[in-house]
Amino acid sequence: MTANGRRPSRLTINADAQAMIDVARAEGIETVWDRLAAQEPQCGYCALGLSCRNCAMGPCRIDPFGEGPQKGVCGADADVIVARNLGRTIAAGSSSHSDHGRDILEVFRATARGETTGYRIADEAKLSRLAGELGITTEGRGTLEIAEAVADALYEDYGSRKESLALTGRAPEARRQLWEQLHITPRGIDREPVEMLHRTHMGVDNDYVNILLHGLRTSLADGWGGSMIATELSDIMFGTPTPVVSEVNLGVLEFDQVNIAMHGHNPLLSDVVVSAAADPELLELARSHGATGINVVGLCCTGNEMMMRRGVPIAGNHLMQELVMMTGALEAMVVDYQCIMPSVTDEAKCYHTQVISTSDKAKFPGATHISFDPARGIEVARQIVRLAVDVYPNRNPDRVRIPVDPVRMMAGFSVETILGALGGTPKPLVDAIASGDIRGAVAVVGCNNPKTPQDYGHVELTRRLIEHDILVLVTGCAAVANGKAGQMLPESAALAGPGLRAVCESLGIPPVLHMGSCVDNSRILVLAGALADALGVDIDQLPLAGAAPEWYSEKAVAIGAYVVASGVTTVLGVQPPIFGSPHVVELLAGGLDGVVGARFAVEPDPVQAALLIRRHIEAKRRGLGLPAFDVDAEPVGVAV
Ligand code: SF4
Ligand code: MSK
Repeated sequence: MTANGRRPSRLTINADAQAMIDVARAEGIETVWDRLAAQEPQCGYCALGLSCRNCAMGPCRIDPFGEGPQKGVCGADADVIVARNLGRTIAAGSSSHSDHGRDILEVFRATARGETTGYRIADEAKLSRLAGELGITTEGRGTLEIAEAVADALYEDYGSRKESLALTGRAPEARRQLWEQLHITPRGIDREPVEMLHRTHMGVDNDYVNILLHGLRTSLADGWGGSMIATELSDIMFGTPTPVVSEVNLGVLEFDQVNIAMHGHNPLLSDVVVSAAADPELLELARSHGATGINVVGLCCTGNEMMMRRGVPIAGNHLMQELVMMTGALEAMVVDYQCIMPSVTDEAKCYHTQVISTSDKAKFPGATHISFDPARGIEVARQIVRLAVDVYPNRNPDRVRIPVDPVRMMAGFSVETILGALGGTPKPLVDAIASGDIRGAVAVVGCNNPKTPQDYGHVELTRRLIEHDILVLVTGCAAVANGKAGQMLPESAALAGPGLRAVCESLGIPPVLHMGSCVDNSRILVLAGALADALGVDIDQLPLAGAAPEWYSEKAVAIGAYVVASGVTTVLGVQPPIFGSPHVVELLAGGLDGVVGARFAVEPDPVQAALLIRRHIEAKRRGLGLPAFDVDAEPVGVAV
């Protein structure tokens, strides 16, 4: 099986991935691209969102050509079925982020109560600020007492007794009023996805507009709720990121060290594993096995969390999780949850690699399960590192191939860091936007998807935006993609247009700012809110846009929905399963603009997506009375 015989250069733009795909083919190891080819052609009904299996009268499907059935057994039409499917996808994505947030909250509260080992309050100033925001008195109280009160207040946001989530107070007043008018103010982080599951049960909400509006509310409970809590508390426990230079791609693996890849999303375990890897006793054990050290690297968003706060190098993004094992140099892949392909245990069998699962809610047959227990955090971390070290003698040196040298990249751009670099206020950024040195800002976020050449969408779109003086903010796999492409160093300012380049050079920052993991898209919401407040407008009036060129996950759909509901138009590079309902498409890609001031667009070609985004940004500039270009009047030959 060889992905329909397509050349590796058609599957990914990266030399390290291409080399490892060659290895996989030579050794007969199946990868994600082979499995995609085996699935083709994929189900057309499902691709259009027109299939439903919400009850046992079905499964049902609607004929998109109008010749076959136009209603499911219950009478649901295409609009209802497409909207219900999308609503459930948003609920799943929101729940994933928010449950991650709850895990952090639980450990945060246990730490405040002295019930954990290996954790502490690293950023007391941020804790105080958050306490103030939540109306918690800090005077005369110790750090841990304040932390426990903060935890208790945030637990309330997960319940169903509130009218609005605490951190929605960070959104501009006008945006909050709009949410109120539309009845989409998120009330409870758990409540909204549960209500979505209820509404989409057979015979409940049969109005597609009503379902989709609740989809926005559900996503807002993620962006301004579960994800934001995950980010805030991770910063408080592990440190608010500051600029750091690290390295990326498979070249971060070491030939002569015990290599451990931390994969998944939650920083709770990875943080203590990084500490345990520096334990002198374990280092001595590694040396006794012939290794010169213990090298912890990241994958996917756990990798982003570790790079942002600790400068830990990152081996790759989503589509590298299988290929990293084909280096033959990985002793252990330690996973928590989300975006971890079930296939990793199959590939591990072809090598000496141990897959170690750690979350009791994410088990992998074939993996060694070491249950994560925060009360024994550092002890569990040592156990994991010891297991990896003990595997090292099983490595076959003849099969080790680390195909490239690593590329340097800069990370660590929290909102605090960005505003700090600007002198503590968004005003210099507002001034640069007003003068036109920076035309606007775009959040390029989301995953890899084997349906598109890996990283091409992220890298090409980003490059075309920065060269037209648009600041790019990245998270998740999009950040790793841009890092690999060498677009995330201060010297990468040379790739930017003259205005953006001058701003970056004066501040010593890259034109593409790494803001963290998937849950850290909440940082982008906070920054957008601060910019809107500085200008005295709502977010939808700002020259901003979002893009998810290679998204695949339910979480990405939730992110796109809360970004749009917050007023930022978002361009998707992979078609979502909604095209079976022209009404739903018309609402999401058009009508929504008149409701929340933003909409979705779908454009698979990053060159065209860049053009679309630039038109949008210039239109927003015009709306604010700022100097604006006519993008379509540019002379032929100008790269667009
Ligand atoms: Fe079919 Fe309606 Fe049941 Fe869906 S809910 S499976 S459309 S009968
Ligand atoms: S890891 S959700 S593939 S960004 Fe956050 Fe990457 Fe997407 Fe997972």
